Amino acid sequence: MTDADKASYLKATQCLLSSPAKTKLPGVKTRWDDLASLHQLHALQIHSTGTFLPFHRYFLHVHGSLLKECGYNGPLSYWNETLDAGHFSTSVVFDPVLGFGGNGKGTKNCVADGPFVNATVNIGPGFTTQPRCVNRKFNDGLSALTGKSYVDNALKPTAYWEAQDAIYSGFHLFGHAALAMMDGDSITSAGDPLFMLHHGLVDKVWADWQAGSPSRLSEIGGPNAQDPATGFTEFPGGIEEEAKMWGKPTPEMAALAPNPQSGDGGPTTTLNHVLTSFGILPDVTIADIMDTKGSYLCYVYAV
Ligand SMILES: [Cu+2]
Repeated sequence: MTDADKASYLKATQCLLSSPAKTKLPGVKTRWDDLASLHQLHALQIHSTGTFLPFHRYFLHVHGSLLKECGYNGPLSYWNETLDAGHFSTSVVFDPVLGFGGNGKGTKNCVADGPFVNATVNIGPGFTTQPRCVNRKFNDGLSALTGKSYVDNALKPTAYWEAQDAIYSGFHLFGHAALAMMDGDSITSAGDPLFMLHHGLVDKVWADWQAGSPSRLSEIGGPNAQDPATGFTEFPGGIEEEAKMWGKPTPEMAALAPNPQSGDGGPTTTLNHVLTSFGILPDVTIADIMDTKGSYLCYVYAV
């Protein structure tokens, strides 16, 4: 990105963090909260599932459309973490002027410099809606696990479900662990603007994997939600263990969460699966967003 685009991107993000919410989702106060809430309400459907990669691709697209509301019209971006693996804290990404600000400080790990130093996010932790600073706690040792060999590992599988798992359980989770965005909370880590750069890399690696064979642009599968009945969950130990960490959706949130089988008609993720942003943008199907170069999304990742 040019320096002018970086400055404009960060300014638009600050604008979203201080503009009023437009959805009526639980607990939202700002336009940025609308985005964080969208992730929170989907959280039990989009991690370690067949919808992980498609939902987060759609989520990045929704993020891009919100940035446009605040005047940013440049490209979206991703963080090539392989360049900084093992020493995340020294990355140019954390520049206090043209970057995201650095590590958190103090008992709440609030970011101490950069454009988000005074920002408040009202979604989370877990399934609560409480005001928090943008917070992070770097672990440079763990960041080594986003190195090139880890990204390469994610490109090796030939079947979609194995590729998804290699991305999800590999550099994606390690990156989250190394950054601990928003208390390391998998339900609402999207409250930190840095989330978008980390998931930009996730999306790029999926696109790179898709480019490995023409048939991969239509390959999808896997379960479309975590399932308490089968014990299928993001974390070892089952959904009850996970609930001890992050709580459970409130009844209001549970009622708003989309039917995880919407469009699929069964427990397996298909190309007909409906992705929703609760009206921020029109719903799409996974088929619509499989190809980043397709008519709906229309983007490529520069190397
Ligand atoms: Cu997520």
